[in-house]
Amino acid sequence: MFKSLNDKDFSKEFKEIRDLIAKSNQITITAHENPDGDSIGSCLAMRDYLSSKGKTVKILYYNSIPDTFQFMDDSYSIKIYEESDESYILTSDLVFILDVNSLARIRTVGELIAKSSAKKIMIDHHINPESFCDIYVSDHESASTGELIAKFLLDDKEYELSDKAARCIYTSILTDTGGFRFQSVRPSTHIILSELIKKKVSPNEIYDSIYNQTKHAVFVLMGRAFANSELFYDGKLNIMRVNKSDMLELGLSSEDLNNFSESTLHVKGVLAGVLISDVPDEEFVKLSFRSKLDIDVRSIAIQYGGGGHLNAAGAKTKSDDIDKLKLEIIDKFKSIFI
Ligand SMILES: [Mn+2]
Repeated sequence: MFKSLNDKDFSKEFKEIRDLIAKSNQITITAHENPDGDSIGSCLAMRDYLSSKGKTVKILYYNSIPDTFQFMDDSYSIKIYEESDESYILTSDLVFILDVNSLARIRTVGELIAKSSAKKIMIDHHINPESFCDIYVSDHESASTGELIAKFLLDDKEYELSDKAARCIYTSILTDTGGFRFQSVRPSTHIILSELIKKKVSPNEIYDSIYNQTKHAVFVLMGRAFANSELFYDGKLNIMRVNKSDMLELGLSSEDLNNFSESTLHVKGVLAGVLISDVPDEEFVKLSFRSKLDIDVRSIAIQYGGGGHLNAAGAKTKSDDIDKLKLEIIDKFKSIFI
């Protein structure tokens, strides 16, 4: 199905994984801390597959999944690791490490995986995997881990993709491609999607479950932040501010600000955006940077002790004068825009 597309060929690894599964009974699946749509979808789809083969499977995470993604786990099969799970991991025959390529990012579960004599399989799309596994399905050109899981499941001619697995993988791809918008989307992404929506997958319901869930108070806060947005450097830089007094009035905390900063780029002509949030529940001011093309906002975030990616970065800084901080940030864009 994917042979002509120049995607990395994992048929050898897929066969080896199936052989290992056949020899195993007790299986652990895990993914990175602070699980997202891709990691949760990948783990649940893999669990569904392994259960269909009659295996005993546990999905163990370091911390809980966001409410937004609970719809995928309707049977509550994802568990937050507790000490009583230690022996399960240590005595597992097989461990799947999905959507993550370093043990440190799996935290406590990762420490136990390192000690376990289980065979370890990594399926992931991050660059530079650590070497602690027996089999690697690692492709940093894949837009999501879910796509790699889909390729593995579709490669097994004795397995019929379930509606549930299809919904989970669809969610993986949707979320890790920002709604099929990112550069990482390839022809195979859409071939996989076409296989998924042959099953009972409702794109509009999944979209609605994830993206149309904004709290009204957050919506009001967004309105205020939009209203005070200011453009600099001939409209190339957009700065938005969230005030502590507004957040207190609306009863919101820093975790309500997720995905807020993305909006700075919606304005025509804007190439970089900054959201300065004076949040009431932390003693820091949160800075979120977004950019287009090759504009490197990571280097600015680093100057405030933060980090991230070229086009999306963040930092936390102390400031008792936000106006001054704003002017300082504007100045840091001088070398980019002048
Ligand atoms: Mn991912």
